[in-house]
Amino acid sequence: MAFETRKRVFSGIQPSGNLHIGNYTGALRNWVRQQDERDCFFCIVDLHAITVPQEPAVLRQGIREVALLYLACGIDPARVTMFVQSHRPEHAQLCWILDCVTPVGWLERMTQYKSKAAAQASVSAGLLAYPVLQAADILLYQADYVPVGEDQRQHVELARDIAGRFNRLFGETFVMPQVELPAVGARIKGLDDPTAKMSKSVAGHKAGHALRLLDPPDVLRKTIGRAVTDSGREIRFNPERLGVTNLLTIYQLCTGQTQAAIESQFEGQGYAGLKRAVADAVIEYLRPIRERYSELEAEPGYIDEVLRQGAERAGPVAAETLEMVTERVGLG
Ligand code: ATP
Ligand code: LTN
Repeated sequence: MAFETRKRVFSGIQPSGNLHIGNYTGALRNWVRQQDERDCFFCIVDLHAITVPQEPAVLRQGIREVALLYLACGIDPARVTMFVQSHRPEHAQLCWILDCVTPVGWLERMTQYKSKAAAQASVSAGLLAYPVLQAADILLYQADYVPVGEDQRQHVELARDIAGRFNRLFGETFVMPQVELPAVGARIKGLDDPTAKMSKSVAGHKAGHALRLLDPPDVLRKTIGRAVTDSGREIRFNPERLGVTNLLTIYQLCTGQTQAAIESQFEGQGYAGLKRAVADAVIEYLRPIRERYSELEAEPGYIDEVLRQGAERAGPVAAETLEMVTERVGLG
């Protein structure tokens, strides 16, 4: 396919803690699969991370860790544009303009805003505007597709609403982005609480919650061993049995088998056998990522150069959209 006809993709992950298997299956794994067919922009969204308080030294380290994990998971900087959001000032510039066309009521309805605001002693204006910045990321690159986990569906829909409103007010400007969810693993649950989404900010302060991509095998085994199941015995994909279904889903992701094959494999077995098998599968599945990460960690200069080049490549695309938007609004 000729370069010009390739569809554009944008997605990002916040450097807000240790990446976990949900970030991999919900996002990264699907990014890796499309880096040849599409024109991909994969971002480390540090401006999103500061919508809740972050320790500066931890944030700085987190940005590098996420960048290294992109590579360790198979993102190839020669085939995609990967960069740090704050290295391109156009994100914040477009965000401000979009802030001025977005009704506050749209933002107050966002479920992520409501749950994150409830957990903060003081809610920043940035936390409310978070999805506008996300819309700016996507629209700046005129992305056709946004591969994310289920929790981000509402934000991508909002980005479409914002694009539609801008286009109506100022003339056709933005491409309408589409959300792309994985068929399996769009919402992995916490192992300590299978009613809640596995989340990296929770993973940072609660052992037993997440399967982190860099956890050593003994920690993974322990976390899975302690996973909350239920009082039954049945090992089946059943939406009413959240804990067991979550473990089975993780097993399915790691082994690539069908649900039917997995159910027949575990027929007649107890939860201890299930957990042992899930732990073996997860350990093998994550091993290459952890190994590649430690190789990459040994050459710190490399990632800086990858990120510098990524920001440079993103520049002309971002500048072109921002220039058009600025002109249409009547600024400058
Ligand atoms: P935080 O707790 O800081 O909000 P997070 O773990 O929710 O972090 P994000 O940076 O918000 O992670 O998300 C990065 C990507 O991973 C998004 O595409 C998101 O949809 C996806 N994702 C996050 N958690 C899960 C999950 N439990 N299952 C599947 N996908 C997930
Ligand atoms: N809010 C997203 C991260 C994010 C993003 C984006 C995802 C910021 N900008 C643009 C897709 C496209 C999250 O996963 N919490």
